[in-house]
Amino acid sequence: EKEPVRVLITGAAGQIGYAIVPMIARGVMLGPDQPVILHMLDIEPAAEALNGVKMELIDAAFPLLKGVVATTDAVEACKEVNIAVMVGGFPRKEGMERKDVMSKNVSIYKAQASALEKHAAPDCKVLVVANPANTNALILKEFAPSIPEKNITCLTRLDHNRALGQISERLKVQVSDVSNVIIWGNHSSTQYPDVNHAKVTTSSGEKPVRELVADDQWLNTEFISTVQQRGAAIIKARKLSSALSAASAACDHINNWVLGTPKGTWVSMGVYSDGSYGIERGLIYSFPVTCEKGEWSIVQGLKINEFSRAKMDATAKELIEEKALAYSCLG
Ligand code: NAX
Repeated sequence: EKEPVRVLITGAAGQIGYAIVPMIARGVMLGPDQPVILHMLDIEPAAEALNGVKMELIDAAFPLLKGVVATTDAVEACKEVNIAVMVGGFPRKEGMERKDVMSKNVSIYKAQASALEKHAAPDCKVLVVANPANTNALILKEFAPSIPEKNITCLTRLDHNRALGQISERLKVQVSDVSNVIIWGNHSSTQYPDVNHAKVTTSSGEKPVRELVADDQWLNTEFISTVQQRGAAIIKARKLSSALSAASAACDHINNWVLGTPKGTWVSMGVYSDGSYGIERGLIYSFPVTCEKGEWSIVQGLKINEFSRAKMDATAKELIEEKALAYSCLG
């Protein structure tokens, strides 16, 4: 039997936490033959609820689950973890200034960066889910300089999967037959869902999504805004934000990162920019990536038209502004 992998979930008493821990314990994230030990972190006011989640994990008798740590101590939570899924954060409440929310999250991510840097396994892979996801990941990267920057990422896979879902609904094809959409930029409403390289596997081979949809007007307007605004639509319907889809996307993100992406396909991940596609270096920006042997690489050489260029730059501009705001919170 394989050695267990230690997976940290911060904000584990929250809604995404509640959805993701059983997925991890069932092998959805790391595979059906990979034992796991869950490390769950939350804050003091949620300690009792967190313990309730631990009780349920015990009651579920998951064969792959070899241990559960439930704690409000970041140092204990981060000890020797191989994977860290950062879901905990400070949500924006009505009437709050952007700067106040940013400031709370900057201090959370600065502190958790140090805890991870000192106590996690040296090759720990980090996925930031909590919003503002890209900028929280950027702060984590800046304050954990000994963690390789390639190991710090943020979640845009939910947006990617939403784009696949919209194309599949429109064309009435299986979602698993749609691939190579791209989410560029920020996990916010400025993100750019791009279908220019997307394809559908059909009985007569691969076909470009643009050709099959045959409605550029829809693809260039409604499709984009539906994906950008999907989070808000879920809140409106559920009176709660996306949780099961976010948890599932986080599992997909780590699964592909660790076990690889299938040949000929890519996924979207928020990763530090090396300047590819003219995106400012060092930003955490969502790119199309392929993964192999536990490492992602940005897909190179895609043709970018003027329409895409403008949208890719607009979302980069927002990230540059968020970065400045985050730094201004550091005082
Ligand atoms: P909840 O409010 O249900 O859960 C958040 C949990 O984090 C709470 O239990 C809270 O006590 C805990 N927490 C707060 N500060 C903490 C700290 N310093 N250390 C550890 N835990 C802490 O929110 P939920 O719906 O689970 O969403 C979690 C985060 O994911 C939010 O920031 C949300 O905006 C973000 N999302 C990001 C998505 C993405 O695609 N990147 C999509 C879904 C989601 O909206």
